[in-house]
Amino acid sequence: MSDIDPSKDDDGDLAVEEAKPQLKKPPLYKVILLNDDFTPMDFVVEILTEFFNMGYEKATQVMLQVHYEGVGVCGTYTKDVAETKVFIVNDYSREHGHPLMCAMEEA
Ligand code: TYC
Repeated sequence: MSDIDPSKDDDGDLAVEEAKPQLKKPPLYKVILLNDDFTPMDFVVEILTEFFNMGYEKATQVMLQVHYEGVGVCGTYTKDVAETKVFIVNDYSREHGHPLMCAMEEA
């Protein structure tokens, strides 16, 4: 039988294993757009291309999803990034006189 004791180090002292760092992934948030009857479709497409880096076709698809189903996802981000996107989009929409609502929810 082996006489190696896994709880002892080379000197025979007690070996202490360092605890692994408990790194949890940060929670993610979906940034969503809500439908309304007044914001022009082109403006929503502009928002999706400018602030969410979508190509024109993808932006149009997402805009139509919101238009027909009431809500659509612009992207998924960490909390800080999602909060900033929501703020910027709502601010930009108000500045342009549109009631478009951008919000976030835990993914
Ligand atoms: N429903 C709007 C219209 O008919 C278009 C629209 C799409 C508005 C998506 C908001 O998040 C939205 N002009």
